[in-house]
Amino acid sequence: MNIKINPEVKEALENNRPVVALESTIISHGMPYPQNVETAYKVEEIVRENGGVPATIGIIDGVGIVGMNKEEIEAFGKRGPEITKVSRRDLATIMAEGLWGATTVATTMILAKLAGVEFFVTGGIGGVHRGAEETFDVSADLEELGRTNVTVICAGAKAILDLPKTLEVLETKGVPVLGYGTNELPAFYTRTSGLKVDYNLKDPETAARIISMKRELGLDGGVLITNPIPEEESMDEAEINGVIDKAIKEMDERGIKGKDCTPFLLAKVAEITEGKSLDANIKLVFNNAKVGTEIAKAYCKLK
Ligand code: PSU
Ligand code: MN
Repeated sequence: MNIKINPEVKEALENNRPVVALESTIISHGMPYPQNVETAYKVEEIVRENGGVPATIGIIDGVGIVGMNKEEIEAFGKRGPEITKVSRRDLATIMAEGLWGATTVATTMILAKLAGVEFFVTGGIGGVHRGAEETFDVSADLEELGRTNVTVICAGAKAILDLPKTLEVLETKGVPVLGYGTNELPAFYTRTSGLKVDYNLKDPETAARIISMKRELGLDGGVLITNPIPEEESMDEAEINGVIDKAIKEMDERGIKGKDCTPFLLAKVAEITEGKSLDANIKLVFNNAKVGTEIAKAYCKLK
């Protein structure tokens, strides 16, 4: 297969040790250089400190890399948006043509699954975009969560999306949306959204039991664990929503569409908040890395 698994990752998988996948679109398209590289390194460190093995995933010269080295991560950060953002529809083309690709939640799940990695930590997932009734812009991440057996740990979905519609699609696709210590769906920069998750997880062991039961029942598809941003890092709800509205307005005025929407909005929000949103984004990924590794560990114990 067109995949290269890092020897350390391979060994961990063979010995039932916790492996945590990490995506590369967040590096190349989600954050500016050099914060993107610093964050990617630090996230790997947090996974290790908590007893896991990190596997940052991306495509280099057409080969799916599961467990990048430092130089590779640096290259994804430095080259940034010059590297194609690869969703499910792009994967075969990029691989067949021997190109580089930054993997989104959807394609990181696909490559993780092929490598046998069951857990994947990120910041936020894609979802139903506001105005989707006109544009039909629904992230392929939701489709992937509906079909691929990987658990994704995130901080919910951003208010750049239509959160109620996103939850409806996840329900239709049979994806459990679990809150980590919360009844409410976190909204990425903030801890609350006014929307309910399916179940409040009290500890990593409960997450492991639910995932394990889903597999036992043959219910294919992902599990989404939503972990709220730490209180002290969270942003003011009214402020961030105002900023997001402004960013969406500018996006529409400039005619930005499709796969360019999410990267544009992330960068615009960071610009308007003078980096405050970027800082929150970084901190919540760190927090997810810790929780995701704990859950991966609990799952290994159960097996
Ligand atoms: N949300 C973030 N940061 C990101 C993304 C989402 O907070 O970097 C990226 C992820 O890779 C996700 C992708 O899979 O954007 C979704 O893009 P789209 O909406 O075009 O499907
Ligand atoms: Mn889209």
